[in-house]
Amino acid sequence: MKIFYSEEHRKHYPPFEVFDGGKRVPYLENPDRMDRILTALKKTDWAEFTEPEDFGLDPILAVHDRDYINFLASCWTEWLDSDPEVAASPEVHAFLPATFALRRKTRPTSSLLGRGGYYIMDLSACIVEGTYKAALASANCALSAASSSFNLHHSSFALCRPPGHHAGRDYAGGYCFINNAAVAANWLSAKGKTALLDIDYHAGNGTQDIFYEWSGVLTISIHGDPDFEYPHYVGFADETGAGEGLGFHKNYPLPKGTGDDGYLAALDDALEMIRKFAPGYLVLSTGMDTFDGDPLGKFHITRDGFAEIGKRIAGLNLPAAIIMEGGYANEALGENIRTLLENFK
Ligand code: OKP
Ligand code: ZN
Repeated sequence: MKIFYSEEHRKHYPPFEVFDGGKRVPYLENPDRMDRILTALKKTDWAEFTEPEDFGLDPILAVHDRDYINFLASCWTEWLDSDPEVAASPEVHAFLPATFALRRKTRPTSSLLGRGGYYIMDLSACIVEGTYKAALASANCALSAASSSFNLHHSSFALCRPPGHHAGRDYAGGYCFINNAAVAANWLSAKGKTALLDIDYHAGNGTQDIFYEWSGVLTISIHGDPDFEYPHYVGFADETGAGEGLGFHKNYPLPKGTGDDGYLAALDDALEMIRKFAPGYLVLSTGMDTFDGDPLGKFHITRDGFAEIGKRIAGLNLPAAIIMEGGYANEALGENIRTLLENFK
C-alpha cells in the first residue's frame, strides 16, 4: 500500500499550547507521533513510502477562503516583524491570539491579531515558522493519496501532520490548519461520488462546515458527544446538513466511556448509510485518539477494536484515501495504525 509522507512536518513544532485553565503545556500534536507510525509501518512488508506530489494551491482554494490561506502564509513573518522579543528568540515563541471573533456580525480586521483572532478558533492552533509549509505538504500527502486511490483503484494512506478535520473554510483550530481530508474528498468528488467517514475521537467540525450545504460528499463523524467534549459547539445528532446538503451529513455523538461494542454499533449504522449512498470512493479521517488511555480522549477502544473497525470499513470494498488525523497515546500509536491499515493493504 502506498504511504504518502513528507519530512516537512518536522518544523511545525510549536514550543507550547494553552490548555483549559490557561495552562501552558508542551505541544501534544508533536513530530514523535509520525516517528512512531513510521517505525511501525517500516517493519511491515507492504508499506511503500512515497513522496507527495505538489498539486499547487487550486485544490486547496476549492475548499478554503483565499484570505485565510494568505493569513497562514504570512502570519509568522509578520509576527516576527511585529515584536523584537519574538525576533530575539523565535524558538520559544508561537503566534497565538488571545481574542477570538465570533462569526456573528464580525469581520477580519487588517492588524495581525485581528486576523489571528478571526481565522483561529482556539489556543491549540499555534503558528511557527514551519507551520504553513508543513500544512501545505500535509495537504499534498492527502491529495496524493486521493489521486493514487483513484488511479490504482486501491486504498492508500496519507501520513498527514498537521491534521485537518477541525479546520473550516476560513479558520484553523484543534492543531489543524488546512482540512486535508476535505481537500482530498472535494478532489475525489470530481471523479465520482465520495463519502467521508471521520473516526477521530473529536467531532470533525471543519469538515462538517465545509460540506454542510452540499450533497456531493456524504460526511459522517463518530465522536465524543460535544455536550462534554471538544470542539464543544458542533457535532450534535440533529445536525444533518442544510439546503441541498440536507440528509448528507450525520453525527454520532457517543458517551464518555464508550468501548468497542458501543462504538461498533454506531460504526455499523454509519456503514449502512454509506452503502445506501453508494459512493465510488471513501475518504477516512483516521484519528486514533479513541484508544483506551489516550490523553485527549475518553473512549476505551482496544487494539482488537481497531482491527475490527478496520475490517468493517474495508468491507465497504471502496478505494479509500486514509487520512491521518489525531491520536496522542504515542507509545501505542504506531501499532494501532498498523493494525487498522492491515485491513486495506
Ligand atoms: C485534535 B484532533 C484540552 C483542550 C482541547 C484541542 C484538541 C484538538 C484535537 N481539553 N485541545 O481532533 O485530534
Ligand atoms: Zn481528535
